[in-house]
Amino acid sequence: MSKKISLIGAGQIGGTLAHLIAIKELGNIVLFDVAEGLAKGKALDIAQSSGVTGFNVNIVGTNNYNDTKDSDVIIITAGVPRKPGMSRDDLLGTNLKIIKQVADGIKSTSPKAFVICITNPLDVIVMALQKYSGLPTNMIVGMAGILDSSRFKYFLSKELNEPIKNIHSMVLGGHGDTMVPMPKHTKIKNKILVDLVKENKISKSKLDEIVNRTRKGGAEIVKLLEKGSAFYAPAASGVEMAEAYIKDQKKTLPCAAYLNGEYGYKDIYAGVPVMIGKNGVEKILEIELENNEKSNFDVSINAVKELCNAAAKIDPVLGK
Ligand code: TXD
Repeated sequence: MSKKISLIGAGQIGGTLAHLIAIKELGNIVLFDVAEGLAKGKALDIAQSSGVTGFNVNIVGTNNYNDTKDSDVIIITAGVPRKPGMSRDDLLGTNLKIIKQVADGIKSTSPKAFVICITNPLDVIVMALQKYSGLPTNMIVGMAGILDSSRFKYFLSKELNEPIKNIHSMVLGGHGDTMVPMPKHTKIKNKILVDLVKENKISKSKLDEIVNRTRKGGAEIVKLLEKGSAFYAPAASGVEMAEAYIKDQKKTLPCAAYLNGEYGYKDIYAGVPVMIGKNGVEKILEIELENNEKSNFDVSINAVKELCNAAAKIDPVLGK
């Protein structure tokens, strides 16, 4: 039985999600947007590309949540993106209102869906989505770590002239300037990155530069595009999570997941390694963090907590 995948938001990321999911034939697609013409126009355009790429899935556009009823997977990009000079945190007020509307739209129509949230500021928005919707915490997850890890791996692959498929890494913590790239948990052809620094294969200063460029990766693209933010890599990252759920891959991926004591934190969403399979977030993997990694992680979690406090000031329901 084909899966039903609803994409809430048919903008830059939503449209790219729809195209990638169609080409991979992950399921039938409902592209939803308050801008009905945008959803319907992109759905029709992607559908018409099937004559070339040959995919055999249905795709429709709508602005009616009833059309998304009983979705197996929901991927949410509804919200406003950054403009040059804005931080992800500047989007909080506007996108909180939008995510409340989305939560109200999906909680009654698709209570059993696996929900992937992409809207920024990610960690606090996915927390708000879970509180507003009341869906189980293991079935609501945020996409950020896969994107940030992909950026980190890309910069390393260019610096080391190494095919990116030979590089394995994770970026943890909040999806912001305090995110935590993990050189001690990064392997290049099974060699730990910190050992390559010791062997002078890459200098410490160059590695620090790559860590910083990863943290600012989103802002770099926002500045270049002038209007909008990154969408190809975020969409590819969201599809990897959806595929792990749909195919029960039990894949370990860095995602914003609900912590209930793991890493010493409770009742907060943050980027950690999780296993995604048919039951959603099936496990949170607690990797050994050494001193500076743990302190950097704590700084990042505190930044998420501050945003959650700001959100609770906007809507006290979120503070409970
Ligand atoms: O790693 C990550 N998580 C981030 C997330 C990576 C890149 C971008 N990130 C964020 O995703 C970005 O800051 C935004 O908050 C979202 C979506 O970014 P996108 O580039 O797709 O924004 P667009 O192109 O403006 O699309 C947003 C769509 C647009 O078509 C609006 O009409 C629609 O959202 N929208 C709504 N849809 C449904 N319901 C409501 N209420 C609504 N309001 C706006």
